Amino acid sequence: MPPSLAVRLGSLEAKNPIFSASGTFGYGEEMEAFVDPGVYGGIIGKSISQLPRGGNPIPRVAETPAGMLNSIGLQNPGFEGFMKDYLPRMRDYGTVLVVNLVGDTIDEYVEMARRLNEEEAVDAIELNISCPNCPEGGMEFGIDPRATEILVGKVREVYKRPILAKLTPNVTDICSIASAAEQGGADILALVNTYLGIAVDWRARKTILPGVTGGMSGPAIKPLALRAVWSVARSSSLPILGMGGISSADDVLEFMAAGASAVQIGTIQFVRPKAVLEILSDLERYLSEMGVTDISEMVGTLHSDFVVR
Ligand code: RRO
Repeated sequence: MPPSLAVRLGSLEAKNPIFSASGTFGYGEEMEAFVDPGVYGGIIGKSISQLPRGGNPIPRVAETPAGMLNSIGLQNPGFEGFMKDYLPRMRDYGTVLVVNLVGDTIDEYVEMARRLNEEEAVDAIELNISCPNCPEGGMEFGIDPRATEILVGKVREVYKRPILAKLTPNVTDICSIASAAEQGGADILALVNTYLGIAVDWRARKTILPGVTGGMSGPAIKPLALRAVWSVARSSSLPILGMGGISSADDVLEFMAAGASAVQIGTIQFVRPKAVLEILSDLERYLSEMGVTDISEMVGTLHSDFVVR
């Protein structure tokens, strides 16, 4: 018998622990040429804002050693466009469907969440309180515990299925933000969004991204993200959807050992769009080799002989 890859994050159940990370997967359609979006444990589309956004001037990405910086600037079709043109197709993929929301104001998040509460096909919402490239909203909420708690609390009043809070690592103490999201009523913590960074062309005396800073992702951030997941897992009782530079089944199991109940894969999909398939088959093989019958047994198994002060 192959090992079970099924996972449970509170009341959200998935057939395997691999979710597509928001912003790296479109709304599924572009990925169909490479892989059936239904093979993921869950799919999370690009952040949706109330009104459509065209995004930032190009270039919007810069390659860095073992990673990339992005400053997409929230390009998306807006809430109505998403509901009409993208959601119907996403409903048919036959896997857990999470809609990522971003707003300039609390009211914008609340209005979109209220509408999605009526859409039974949407299994959960992920609140993007961590966009590093938004002039307003986004990370503004996620760097302040009080603002996080208030925002999540207001959305909780109108949305009855699971709420994921997607956290930024660009803070001094991510555990205090995690705890604020929990207080506000979040069901699952998703971490981490991208790290703020800069890429420089010194000969031109310019930054590569016109907006100067961008969000850093890819294998280079994996140790930082693991540390964030491990810290939050020790301080919060909520299930964690971990992410940050995951490229292989080994990486998935590292995040699960550190305390993630499931993970999101992102940047690796730009390099190997079929990565999910390799990861799922390697997960089965590694667990069989280790005699593990259920992947959930791996969650939070990391131990250390060091006393953390
Ligand atoms: O669109 C973006 O520039 C963006 C977003 Br919304 C986000 O949450 N994280 C990121 O790295 N880029």
